[in-house]
Amino acid sequence: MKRDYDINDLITKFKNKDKIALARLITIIENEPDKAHEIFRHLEDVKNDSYIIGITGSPGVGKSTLTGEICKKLLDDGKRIGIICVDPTSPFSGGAFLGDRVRMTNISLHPNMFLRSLASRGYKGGISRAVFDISLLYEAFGMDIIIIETVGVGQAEFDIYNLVYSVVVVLVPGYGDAIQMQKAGIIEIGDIYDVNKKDLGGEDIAVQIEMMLDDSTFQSGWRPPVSMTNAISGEGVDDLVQNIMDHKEHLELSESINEKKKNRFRYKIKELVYTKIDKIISEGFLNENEINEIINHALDDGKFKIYRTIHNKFEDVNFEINKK
Ligand SMILES: Nc1nc2c(ncn2[C@@H]2O[C@H](COP(=O)(O)OP(=O)(O)OP(=O)(O)O)[C@@H](O)[C@H]2O)c(=O)[nH]1
Ligand SMILES: [Mg+2]
Repeated sequence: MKRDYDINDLITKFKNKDKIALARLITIIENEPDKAHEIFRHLEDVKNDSYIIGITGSPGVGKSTLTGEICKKLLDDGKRIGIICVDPTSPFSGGAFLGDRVRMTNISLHPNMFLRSLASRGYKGGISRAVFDISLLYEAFGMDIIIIETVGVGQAEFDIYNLVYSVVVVLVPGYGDAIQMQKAGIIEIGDIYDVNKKDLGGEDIAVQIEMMLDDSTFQSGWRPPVSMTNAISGEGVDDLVQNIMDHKEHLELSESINEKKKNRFRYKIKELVYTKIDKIISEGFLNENEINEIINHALDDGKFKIYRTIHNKFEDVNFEINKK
């Protein structure tokens, strides 16, 4: 059930740094993508830029625990932080964050930090749309840093790399080292590599990553660094944070940060266009009922005719477009 709300009132509270208003606006944007433009219209005068970090890796490698540790360091530096957690299999609220629930409660109550979990399955309007819009809200709220945690599998996850400035790929010692690295062309997406759970070993995989990096060329002039951490004790997290800040500085000095920022919007515009076209096509030319009809015919008449039916449909679409 949708709750009534008054956008003007929420925006006023939001601008006064009211976290409840932030939470409500996120919910509105999540449930009603079409409301985003209305909300952002009220925020056009906001100037703040946040630095956006992506943390990715296989399930259970310690992304949330690490995010918590990174967060602690940045909070100590007086930074304001917004976290978006996509598809948490062990959500922060489950106690994995920071290793235990008590510390997690401490940090999530910190006035300078805000956390939101999203489930991408069955997501209205696409998960990267929501991630983009929520990150804009975080920027407007005055966050210095935004951290997006995603499990590194699937196209939807892959898309999220287009939305961040620094991608941290987290790996762990032990199981299927080579497989971990091959997954999602992992060596191409990382700006920073971290081997977590160093208390369980990890030298081997760190060496393997270094070797793979040695065989690669980096047009950007940035050679990804490799750190080793124990996210539970916090060991090595300083190095990791330093690497992230070094990458930020590299992007800023080489001005490629502007390219990254443009890329975020390029990605966003394309997504809006595709969503719109998808809507036009599915409503105007080929709706769910028609698709079902074609499928039923295919089962009755044979599956090869389906190509002719679809082809004819496309001809109709071309005709309509040409007419315009
Ligand atoms: N031994 C050891 N365990 C760790 C370390 N970091 C995290 N863990 C543990 O690994 C488990 C998974 O940690 P999470 O932080 O939830 O991992 P995640 O990558 O966020 O997991 P998902 O979000 O479910 O993909 C928890 O039991 C953590 O306590 C570490 O450095 N060493
Ligand atoms: Mg997690």
